[in-house]
Amino acid sequence: MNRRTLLSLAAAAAAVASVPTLAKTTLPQVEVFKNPDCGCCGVWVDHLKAAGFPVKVHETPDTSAVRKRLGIPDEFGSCHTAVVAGYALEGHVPAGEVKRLLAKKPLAAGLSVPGMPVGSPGMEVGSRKDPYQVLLIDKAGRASVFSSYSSVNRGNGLQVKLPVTAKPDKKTLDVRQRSEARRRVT
Ligand SMILES: [Cu+2]
Repeated sequence: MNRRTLLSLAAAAAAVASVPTLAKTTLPQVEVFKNPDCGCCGVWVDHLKAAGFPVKVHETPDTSAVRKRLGIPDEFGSCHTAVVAGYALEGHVPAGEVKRLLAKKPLAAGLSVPGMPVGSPGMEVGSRKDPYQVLLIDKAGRASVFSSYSSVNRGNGLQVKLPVTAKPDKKTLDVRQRSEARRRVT
């Protein structure tokens, strides 16, 4: 090993040593309530773990009671319900959005990705990605858009239009239309 290699190794070690606060930041535990037969719920749990969240899974045949207790209306329901730092997480919410929620600490019941949109974490089907929104549910059960995910360009220059799996209910549609209207204004 020559001197330059040693130096770069030392620099790399110093760089690693300078970020321990970031690496050591402990994320709060996510408690997940899911049906034991739900496959995509398990994949979402793996997604959270990969993002650094400690996860505790509770198997239950019916998650609707938990959803109700956490203040998420059934119309925004999905296949699993979770709770983190007092916030509800309904459905396939991306881990990055959970981190954003924990950083922003809004006064709210939690986040929801209604239905099971293909391409959301845990709902991967090849490279297909349907557009979906992460909704912030307030304490009164009303939704606003926390973030939007669009479908991806397949790299062939064509935007492939795919059918949306879960039919959005009227309230979600209203939210979408309002956010789209807002986007048009800005
Ligand atoms: Cu699912």
